[in-house]
Amino acid sequence: MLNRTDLRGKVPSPVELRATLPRAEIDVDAALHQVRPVVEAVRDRGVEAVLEYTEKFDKVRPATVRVPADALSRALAELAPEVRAALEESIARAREVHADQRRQDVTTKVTEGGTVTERWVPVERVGLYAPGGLAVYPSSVVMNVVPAQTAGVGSLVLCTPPQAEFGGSPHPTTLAAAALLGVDEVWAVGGAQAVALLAYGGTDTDGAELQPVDLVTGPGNIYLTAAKRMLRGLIGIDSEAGPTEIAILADETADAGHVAADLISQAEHDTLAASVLVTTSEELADAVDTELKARVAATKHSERVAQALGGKQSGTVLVSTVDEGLRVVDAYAAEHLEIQTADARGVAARVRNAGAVFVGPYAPVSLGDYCAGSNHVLPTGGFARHSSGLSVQSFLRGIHVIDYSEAALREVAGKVVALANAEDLPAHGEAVTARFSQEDR
Ligand code: HSO
Ligand code: ZN
Repeated sequence: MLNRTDLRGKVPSPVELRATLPRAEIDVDAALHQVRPVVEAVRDRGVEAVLEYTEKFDKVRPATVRVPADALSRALAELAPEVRAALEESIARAREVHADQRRQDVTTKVTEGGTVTERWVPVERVGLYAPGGLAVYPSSVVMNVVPAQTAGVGSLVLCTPPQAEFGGSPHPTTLAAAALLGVDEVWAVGGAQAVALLAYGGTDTDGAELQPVDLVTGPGNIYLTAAKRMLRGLIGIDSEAGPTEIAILADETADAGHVAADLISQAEHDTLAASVLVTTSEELADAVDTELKARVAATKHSERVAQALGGKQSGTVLVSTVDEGLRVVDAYAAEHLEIQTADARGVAARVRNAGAVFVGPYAPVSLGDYCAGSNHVLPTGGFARHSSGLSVQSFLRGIHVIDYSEAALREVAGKVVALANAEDLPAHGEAVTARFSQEDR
């Protein structure tokens, strides 16, 4: 079922591995060509252009882009009680975990009378994005809103695509999630148009204003990602999100049925989703293939899953030892990495590159998608080598506050002058010496 690569006893260097391992080729730069006119139109013509593109891409034209307040309260009132209870649990656990991520301001006394403080200040206004597409993502509303609120962001706006099925309103469960979290500014706009509207601001058909934001976070399709890349600088962005990925490092102790179920769970997102099994056990690989055959046929989104699992981005990699397996998963740097081996905790502690690590037989990725308390907006495409998932930190800026007395400045003045002269920037030194009388120097 899964393509197989045999690296037993011949795991190459990380750089070579990256070229060998299965991964989707996502050409964000190519999408930029398509996205540029959309972004420019929204910049120049605001909501009028947004509605044109919404009609073209989402096949619906809402009367206003801002979702009216009564649509939010109605969605919450009509939410099925078991979904409401589940969302509340998800929110409570995420709040608990993210509250512990809050940073304290730190003051370092560098010398008598000289301190540097790192002051953590929330971004003022943030645009959060929850995708539509093949599924509905109220859980992504939770994962964006909770860290932003916990960081103390004062002004939040949520964008999510309008649905033709709901007369141009976003999916009611997404709206209900926003209402539960206390987010009252929601705009029914998706894709590149959403990022452009958030970056430039705009005036709705009824005169309501969308004020431009400072930062946009949240996953979306390749066009949304391309728009974020294009507008980066004018706005801050989180790590670029590509199709979702699951890698499982497993040995002979793993349960083939559970491994197969977890591989399918993320393949369900997208035909380009990646499911990668790295295992020391050929028997397990065979058993997983057998399980996949039965389970893929039985699952609701069978076709999509089969395409994702059969794609070049998915596969099984055979290794001789767990150590070799760790080299492979570190080179791959998966968005989600499950460790299903003996001593899973010990193995997980040695992982260097992953968006999130799921330890042992009872921590499937779907737990983290909804209810672990962790965040599910995570780096994909190998970005876990240098980036983190969404957290409270994503919504804070550290401002250095430098506070030196006259004596403290005098103490180090000669060093500043020496460095300034070494860089041929003598005016830098003069800005220090100007503060002291001739005889002081
Ligand atoms: N696995 C996705 C998140 C998600 N799953 C939302 C279900 N709903 C990316 O981490
Ligand atoms: Zn998922």
